[in-house]
Amino acid sequence: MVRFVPTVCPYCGAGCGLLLVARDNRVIGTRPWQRHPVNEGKLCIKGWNAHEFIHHSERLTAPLIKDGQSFREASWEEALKLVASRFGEIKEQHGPGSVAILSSAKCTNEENYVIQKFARAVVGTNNIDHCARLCHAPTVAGLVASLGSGAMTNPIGDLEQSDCILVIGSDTTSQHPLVAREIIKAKERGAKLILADPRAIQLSKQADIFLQLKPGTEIALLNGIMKVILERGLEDKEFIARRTEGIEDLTNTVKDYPLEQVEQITGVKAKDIEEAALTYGQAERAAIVYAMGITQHTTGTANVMSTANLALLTGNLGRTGTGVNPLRGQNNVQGACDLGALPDVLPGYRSVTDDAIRAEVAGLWGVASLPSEAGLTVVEMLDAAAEGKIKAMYIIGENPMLSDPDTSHVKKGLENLEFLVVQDIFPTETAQLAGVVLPSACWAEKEGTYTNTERRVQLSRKAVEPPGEAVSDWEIICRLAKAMGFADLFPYTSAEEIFEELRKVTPQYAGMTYERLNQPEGLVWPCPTEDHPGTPILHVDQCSRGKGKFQAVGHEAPAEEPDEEYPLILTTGRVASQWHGGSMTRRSPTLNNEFPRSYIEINPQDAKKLGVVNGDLVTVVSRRGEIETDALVTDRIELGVVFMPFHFVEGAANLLTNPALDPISKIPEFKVAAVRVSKAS
Ligand SMILES: Nc1nc2c(c(=O)[nH]1)N[C@H]1C(S)=C(S)[C@@H](COP(=O)(O)OP(=O)(O)OC[C@H]3O[C@@H](n4cnc5c(=O)[nH]c(N)nc54)[C@H](O)[C@@H]3O)O[C@H]1N2
Ligand SMILES: Nc1nc2c(c(=O)[nH]1)N[C@H]1C(S)=C(S)[C@@H](COP(=O)(O)OP(=O)(O)OC[C@H]3O[C@@H](n4cnc5c(=O)[nH]c(N)nc54)[C@H](O)[C@@H]3O)O[C@H]1N2
Ligand code: SF4
Ligand SMILES: [Mo]
Repeated sequence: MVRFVPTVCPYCGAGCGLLLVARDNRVIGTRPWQRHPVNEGKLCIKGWNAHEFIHHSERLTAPLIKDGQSFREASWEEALKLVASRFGEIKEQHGPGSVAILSSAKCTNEENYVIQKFARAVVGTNNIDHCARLCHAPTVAGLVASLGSGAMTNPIGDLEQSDCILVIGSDTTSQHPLVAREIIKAKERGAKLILADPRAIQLSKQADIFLQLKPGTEIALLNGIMKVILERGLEDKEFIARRTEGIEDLTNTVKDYPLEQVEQITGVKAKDIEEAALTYGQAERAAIVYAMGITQHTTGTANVMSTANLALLTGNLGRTGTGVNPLRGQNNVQGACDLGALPDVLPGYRSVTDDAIRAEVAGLWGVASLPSEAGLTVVEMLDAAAEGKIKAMYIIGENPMLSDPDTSHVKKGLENLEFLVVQDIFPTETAQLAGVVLPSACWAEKEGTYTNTERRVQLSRKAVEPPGEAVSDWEIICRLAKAMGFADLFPYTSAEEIFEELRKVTPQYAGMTYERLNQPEGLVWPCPTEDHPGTPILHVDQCSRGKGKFQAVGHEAPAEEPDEEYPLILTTGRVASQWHGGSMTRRSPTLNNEFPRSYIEINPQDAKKLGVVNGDLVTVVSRRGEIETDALVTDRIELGVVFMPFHFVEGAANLLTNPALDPISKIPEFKVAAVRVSKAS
């Protein structure tokens, strides 16, 4: 008999409602959920084909133990005994700070909660982080400083009500297609679209104003826009007086950004900047949408604050159709952050350095104390591994060998570990380096909740049994905790039981229950009590921090600029049908066939200078490494800039990228590296 099982799409943070079509123990297709508030009966190409990797023959089906150069299958008992004893020994010898854990934005809220609890209560370390560090860490830092909450301020559906949408550093149609749908609906209603991107991406065709800026020049652009708004008196004086602080700093700072100078820094014509300022400044309801083009810079946090400055200056906050809308990437990166898979905060963004909060959580968990020092972030963990300070790592649902910057350095770090455990659904490039590999159930094979980019918490149901011996991530952690002598702390027999505990320590989720979540809309946090309806729009009467704070920031050049030896700027990103290191999409025939190979976009004038024509094999070299890939000669990309997706292990962009970090959020500068390109010999 065919069943339709309600789940949440396992790819992007739009969080579309997906019905899995299951027959017996197989998922044979997907259907969009008609009554779902985000996708309303639609899906993108990834959603339609999400089932294709579930039953792939390369799924991990049994625990694996490294034996010489290869792996052998082992029982759960043997594998977990080994992991427990090695973690135990290393902790004993070198202290809890010598162990680091990567949690997963692919896992459920319940799983992330259990993983961070394991790190803190069993290992005794705050060395826990996940891919949000490579993604929206600047959003969490920047928007908290400006507004008091690091999350998207408005619902996705609100965008349709905007009169002007500024999309900056987001390839929305490819990366968040069901969010792009709302932008296009707004356009159809007559809204103006301003796009700021170094590439003429698909949205540039719809854009009324296209600002093709040089990578890493967002602050100069936004300061220029704000200077015009102030000069023309388009700021919202009443909003500024009543709801903000620090306007003097901003006014002083933007004075230094005359449009001629902004044009020089950004490469965008002064008249276009002026037109953008007038369009945004005059709109009744203006929204900002941004993603990795803003965050993945050494100035990532300052870039984010700059977007918040623009919204505060024009009073575009706390109303339908306005706001600052960072599009979260992975299906559950919002939830992984909410539930404390971060080195400095417990669930609910409560600081690990706050004695009272630690005591409260320790009391609830029934442990004597919790570690009080903030832990290491993703890139810092791998640096510490290379230096021999981190001795053991437990990597759950992440693939740093393809996703983290400067792959040679990542490899050195991972190979230098005394012990590496990888828990995944596929044998990834990272798993190849592990001592033990543990097989997980994928989203279709387990129950749990996921939180999408608009803070919507949604319940996803189990459609089929996992393959072989694979079990859900939370269950693996519970078994491991038991093997380490901490069974009491992890007594759970279902995801719902975990949810009942997590809502006690996560104020934003306190009013949610599985019963309440059992509806297409889910519930949007903050939802403090069981009779609270949830909070789709943040900062309505006042900002979460009270007054919105202008954080005046100035332009700073990226860590690496082009020079004679490396004359081109490399920026990296994605294509619509592939996902990160490709562990899932490259095993999904329909998706992989859409875009099976690595490539580099080169402007025709640059290509001519290099003697390269479309389709040539080229060598790309940076200070970190060298790769070969196909040239795609296109005027989509601006002069002096080249673009590569990072999905492909053959021609892996991260061999080239710069691991330089934003000092505040510790995100690496994936969007700017200096490279040279030549025809491969
Ligand atoms: N198909 C697909 N969808 C995805 C993902 C995927 O791997 N594949 N990943 C998901 C995840 S985790 C994330 S975080 C999101 C990412 O979603 P996006 O951020 O939209 O994706 P990117 O391709 O990284 O880059 C976004 C845009 O930034 C532009 N850009 C590059 N450099 C700069 C710069 O210096 N300044 C500015 N202003 N723009 C710049 C690029 O040209 C691109 O158009 O997508 C999610 N959705
Ligand atoms: N050059 C460059 N590099 C980048 C970026 C960029 O723009 N440019 N973007 C960065 C960004 S924004 C991000 S978010 C990161 C993403 O970096 P990662 O998170 O490392 O990327 P994924 O390939 O999505 O890794 C998810 C892993 O989880 C596994 N998985 C799926 N479901 C489950 C499950 O239920 N349980 C378990 N245990 N495993 C599961 C998948 O097989 C896969 O191996 O990449 C970053 N790297
Ligand atoms: S937009 Fe995102 S969540 Fe929706 S179907 Fe596509 S990948 Fe899935
Ligand atoms: Mo991301």
